[in-house]
Amino acid sequence: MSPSKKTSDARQAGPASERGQGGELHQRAGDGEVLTTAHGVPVQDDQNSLRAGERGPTLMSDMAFREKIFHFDHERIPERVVHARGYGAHGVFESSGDHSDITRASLFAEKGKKTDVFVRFSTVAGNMGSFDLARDVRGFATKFYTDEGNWDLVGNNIPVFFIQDAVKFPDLVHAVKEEQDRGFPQAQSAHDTFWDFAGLMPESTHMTLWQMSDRAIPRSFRMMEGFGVHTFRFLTADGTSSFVKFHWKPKLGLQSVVWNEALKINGADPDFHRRDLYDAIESGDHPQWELGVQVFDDAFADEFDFDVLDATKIIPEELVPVRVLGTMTLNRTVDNVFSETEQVAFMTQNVPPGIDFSNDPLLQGRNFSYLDTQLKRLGSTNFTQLEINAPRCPVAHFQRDGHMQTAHQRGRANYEPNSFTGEDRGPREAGAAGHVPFAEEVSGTTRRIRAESFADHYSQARQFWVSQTPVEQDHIVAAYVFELGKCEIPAIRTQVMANLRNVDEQLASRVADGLGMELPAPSEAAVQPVDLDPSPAVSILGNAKETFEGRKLGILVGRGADAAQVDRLRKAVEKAGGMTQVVAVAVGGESLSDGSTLEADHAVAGGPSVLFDAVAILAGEEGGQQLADEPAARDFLTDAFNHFKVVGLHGADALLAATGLDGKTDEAILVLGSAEDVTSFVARCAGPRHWDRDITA
Ligand code: HDE
Repeated sequence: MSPSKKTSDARQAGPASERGQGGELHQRAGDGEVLTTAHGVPVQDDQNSLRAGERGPTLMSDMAFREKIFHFDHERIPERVVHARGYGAHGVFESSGDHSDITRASLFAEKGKKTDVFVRFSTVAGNMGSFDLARDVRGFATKFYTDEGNWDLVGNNIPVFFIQDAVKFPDLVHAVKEEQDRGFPQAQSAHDTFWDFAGLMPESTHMTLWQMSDRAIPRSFRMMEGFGVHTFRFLTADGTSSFVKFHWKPKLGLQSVVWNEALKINGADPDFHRRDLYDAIESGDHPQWELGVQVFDDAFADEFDFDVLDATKIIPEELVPVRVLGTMTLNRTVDNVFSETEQVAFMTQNVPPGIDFSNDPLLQGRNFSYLDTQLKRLGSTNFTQLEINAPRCPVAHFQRDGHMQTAHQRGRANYEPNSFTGEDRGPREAGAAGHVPFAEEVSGTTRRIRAESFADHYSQARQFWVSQTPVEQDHIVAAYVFELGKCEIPAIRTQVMANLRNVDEQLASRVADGLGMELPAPSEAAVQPVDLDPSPAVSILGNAKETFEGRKLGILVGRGADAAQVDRLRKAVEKAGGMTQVVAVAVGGESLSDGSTLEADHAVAGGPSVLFDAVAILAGEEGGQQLADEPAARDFLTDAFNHFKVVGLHGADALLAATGLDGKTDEAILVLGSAEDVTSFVARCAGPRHWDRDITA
């Protein structure tokens, strides 16, 4: 036996799926046919506890009952202090080439090289049981099981952060979570304490613009970008270093919902994002992202307008384009949400050889925090032995014992150096083959200080604002109005508005108008903001992809709807890479023109149009009046209209009249009478929402 194997943790080789097949590590509900206790003793009767006499007291000697309740009582572990609500999936990363010119990280060594991954998406502020479509940042954390150890890229879907120094993180999180004296609001930033903190911390202004944009209400995890946020380092085999910023780009392009829709989705389906990911993967529609890096050197860092160590700043893609390193595909849902998604432990400090840190003070603080939090949540230093956290390469060290030690660490020596040989010797350090940190010269006086180069808090916020399309700007204004409108203390609004005046006068006055307040004087800026060139890359709508791939059409059918047309629609959408669901007045189904009964996926009362990207309403002979008489069907159409969606209609005159929408046709409200109509409707669905629709009239 090799030294490394001898001292290895038990669970090292092969993907989880293979390891599970032997049944040694997994316990599946169906592994054994007989119900047993945790100790394997067959259980006689699981319906009745042991009692003295028919109506007498339960007996302490019923160990099966005692054990069952004991385990149940201890099922919960602390939820994550942030990012508590998350959803995970397995997948694979494939390198697009040999990237050894910039990093020796083995996962990027050759074209086609595959590395298993586990990804957990999350909201930040809400508790585990909160809803998916909160206005919030989304976590995008990836564990790469590389052959030189785990790499955790613990990113977000927004490329900047609220604060510059990790020491402010507890304050930020306390401010955004439920207020301590009342225990609400849940899962939202729209309350006094968050905006109080944000107003008093001008460095958060840039991130709040992103947070008020549609980035914070994504249509799907599959349709959002991810960012490493901080500047990291890459190191080549000869020790040459460059700075990098990580980017995930979804193959499906970026899509978001509108705010009014988000509010309604949270009621109609609080699990909207997790269901979407689960359904997509289970149906074989595996989402993909390209992983890329912006690579730059010290010379660029020195001449860039901002400090590359400041996590409240981006480096515009127009200045440093993203170099693609490979593609990630998520192809497997978890077997057990607790074992995998809940117990997965991401830590920024997990990097393999070839990847290293910069001195970003936020990143440095994170590297300290993530280990701590795992012990709190998972309860043992041996959390690395849990299958979801265990590396899939050899593991060999002299760390021993601790709660829940499951590895049988063999041999005689449990220290080094030692003079044993063979099986008793244990592993030795790797030297240059190990993780060699970047050799950086460091000097300076110890001080608690924020560098001058971190002082401009507004220029990039302004750049973000001017890089948005007019529709996106409208949404940002409306979001500020909504959020600040939820603040009860006027002075808090005033402080935020004073900061916004440094971002853009138009933005500030539009928000003030919306709030019905006077504009305060601008706050004093440490550095006067400057006009930067716009960065079109940060706009969602400006970069929209013309496709219906991965999206969903809701088909509301009325009694006697044209069966052939329903069939054509379903096929055309499928061909376009999308999916369809049928909605009817009753979930049991609806009778169609050919006498058949079409089963519905939703009754219209439980399947509102907010669950779909576009809708078709095929009313049919008797269905026109049937739908017009049904309040939920009227909402179905009205909401789709108000959310700017593409709508296909046939025989829906009575419904249009009942909703007051008759006479309000536009280019995204299409008639679905013929086969050709279906083709043009599905083609139009691939385009943008009809933002010009006048929903106020
Ligand atoms: Fe985190 N963060 N964070 N964070 N973070 C956690 O770790 C922390 C920050 C991010 O799905 C915690 O396991 C500090 C930035 C994600 O399991 C904790 C600071 C970014 C996740 C923690 C930050 C993130 C976390 C809570 C300021 C984007 C969820 C539970 C310096 C680049 C990972 C846990 C998952 C989770 C600390 C700031 C992303 C407490 C101290 C910036 C995606 O360790």
